[in-house]
Amino acid sequence: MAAVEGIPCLYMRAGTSKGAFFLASDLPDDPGDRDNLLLRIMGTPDPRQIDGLGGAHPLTTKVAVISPSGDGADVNYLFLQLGVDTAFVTDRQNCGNILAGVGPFAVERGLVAAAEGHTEVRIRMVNTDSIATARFATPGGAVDYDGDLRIDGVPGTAGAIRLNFEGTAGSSTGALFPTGRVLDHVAGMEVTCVDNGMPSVLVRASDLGASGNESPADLEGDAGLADRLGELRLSAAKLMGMGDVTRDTVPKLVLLSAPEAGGTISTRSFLPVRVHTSIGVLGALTVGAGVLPEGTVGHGLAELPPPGAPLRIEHPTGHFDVDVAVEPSSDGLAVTRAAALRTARKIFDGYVFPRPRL
Ligand code: NQM
Repeated sequence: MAAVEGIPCLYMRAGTSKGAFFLASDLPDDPGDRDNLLLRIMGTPDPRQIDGLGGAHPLTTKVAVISPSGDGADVNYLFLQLGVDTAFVTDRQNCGNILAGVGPFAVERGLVAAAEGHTEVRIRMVNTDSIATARFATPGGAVDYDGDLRIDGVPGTAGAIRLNFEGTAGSSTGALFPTGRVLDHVAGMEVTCVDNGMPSVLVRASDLGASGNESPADLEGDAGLADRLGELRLSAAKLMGMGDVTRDTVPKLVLLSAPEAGGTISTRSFLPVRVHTSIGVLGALTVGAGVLPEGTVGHGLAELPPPGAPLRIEHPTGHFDVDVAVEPSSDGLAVTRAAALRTARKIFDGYVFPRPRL
């Protein structure tokens, strides 16, 4: 039998997620061949992913594929979400946590030359055809992953990576409020359907008989809740123009409740089956944009800070501060600011050896 070849791979913790980063030129061009290879690298399908890199959770079964851009950006970033116990690979959603590793990866691989002090990398996010600019420390021309920024959901501290977004509003569905309304009635419940980079359905936890402060494990263990949320998600997605999303990971569902720890709003995000242990970056920017306008399902629950101050999105392991502003525009409401701070860390750089067959 032919020897299985290793593939150059940089494995990183990025934000509160973890994933395998590849140069596009190191992967097969054919998407089917590429996806088959990635499943074998991650050890999918298997709930424990014992024979691959995956960490037995969707948040640790993520892939970034990076290539030079030229298209008004330095690099192109294609995000791929893989299943854990089911063999699927989808490019239908973006990931702002994994995005935190893209700038450092571009420098590590020589796609972008490091500047003295700090480097800015302009990233085209292929999944949603929008732009993010990452700024991080590169003293002496090398990425410095160390620093004193603490992000909830990750132990210790690391170097800050500032992410500034452009064009997130409606980037998957065509509009910030894809149904044309800030409030809809779906499956007997009031919801806000919103897309500021991550198409999401916001619903009050109390309308589902939940407090909104349950642990991810408790929410995942509630079969009745899962059924109601499943029905709600499929119906809301149709209203959002997303069609049949039975096999997709978007839209996400987010339970909202009043903040408990001095923040703006409390959240529990469904991925859409497992529950996020914190919250996605684009997910948090989307919740922010989805509670700011009057009339949205979360507006009355939120404790909004003064204009210009960050929104503090509470989640199961703490909070995440995001800078987001929504203002009236000629065609309704527009997002005029979207930014956040994350950290990332290089865990290993080497060759990964895929299982020979699925
Ligand atoms: O919303 C998980 C994550 C994400 C997405 C998911 C993310 C984002 O936290 O930008 O980062 O929603 O599946 O990695």
